[in-house]
Amino acid sequence: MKIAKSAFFILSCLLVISVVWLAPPPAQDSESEPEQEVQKINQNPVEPVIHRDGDTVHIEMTAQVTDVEISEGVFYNAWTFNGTVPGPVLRVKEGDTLSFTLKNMDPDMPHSMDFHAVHAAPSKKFVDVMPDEQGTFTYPADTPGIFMYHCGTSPVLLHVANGMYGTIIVEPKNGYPTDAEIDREFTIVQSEWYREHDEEAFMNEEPEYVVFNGDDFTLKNHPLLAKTGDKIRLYVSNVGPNEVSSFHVVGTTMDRVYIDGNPKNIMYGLQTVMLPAGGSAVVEFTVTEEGDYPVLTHQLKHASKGATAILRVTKDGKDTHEPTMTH
Ligand SMILES: [Cu+2]
Repeated sequence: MKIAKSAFFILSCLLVISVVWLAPPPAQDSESEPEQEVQKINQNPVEPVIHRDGDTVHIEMTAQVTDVEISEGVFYNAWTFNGTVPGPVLRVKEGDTLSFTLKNMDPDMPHSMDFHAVHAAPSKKFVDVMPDEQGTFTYPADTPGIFMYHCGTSPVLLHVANGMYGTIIVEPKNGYPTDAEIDREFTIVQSEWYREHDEEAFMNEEPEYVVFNGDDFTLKNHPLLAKTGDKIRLYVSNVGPNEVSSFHVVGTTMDRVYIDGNPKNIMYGLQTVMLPAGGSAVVEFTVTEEGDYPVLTHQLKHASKGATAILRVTKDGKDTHEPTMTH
């Protein structure tokens, strides 16, 4: 009887253990949730706010994440200033003080502003602004010229390759000696697009697109316009992040080039001007005949990847709306 009782006890225990053993494990979060879809943010562009108060220029810009069209039908979820790539063209005068405010609307990432145009301690005045915060920084713009600005947040390559850059023109106090002769002026920014948000591509691969003013089609579909005999001024910057530009205009020579836009850095009669990554120039030339003039980087693989614009010269400076010359 005793043995039978013990045997029954042991069997019961085994049964309990086996039931526990075979019971399915409690549901876990990782199994019950489908794979997380990364929600892309696409924030509407916010206009910059700029106003002058004597010699002080107040500039408010917004760091934001916005889809931009880099080739027809191809969008890049870009990190931007004010929802465009490049960011807004800023224009101040030599001797102005910039009172600059950066609002950071990006909920996930700090951003900052590095102006090539100013004297300032980067560790104090180009510092990160945290998500949903803002920072105001003051510095003098005491060097005339055309300068790159960009986000300087580490790793800076990511922030520039993802679209955070633009141009600031600091007009010389006494202007350029050629101001009175210039009929039309345009701003061009050369930059590269790599595989979206791919740091490995930014570091080690060729760009997929090299573009003027953010995309490879606008300045072909909507050419820059001029009239026969016009003297043209281009404010040209190359923001990289990785490549140089061999800037060239087909069908003319450059009457004058001001390297980095400083009136003292004058050169005459150039065929191309070399723009390092983070470099600029003011380029002036004359168009003597009607027709389409390709404007490009003479590093031709980059021109083929998008960095070509068309300057259309007509009798009256109006567009003919004919297809532009391919080059
Ligand atoms: Cu940034």
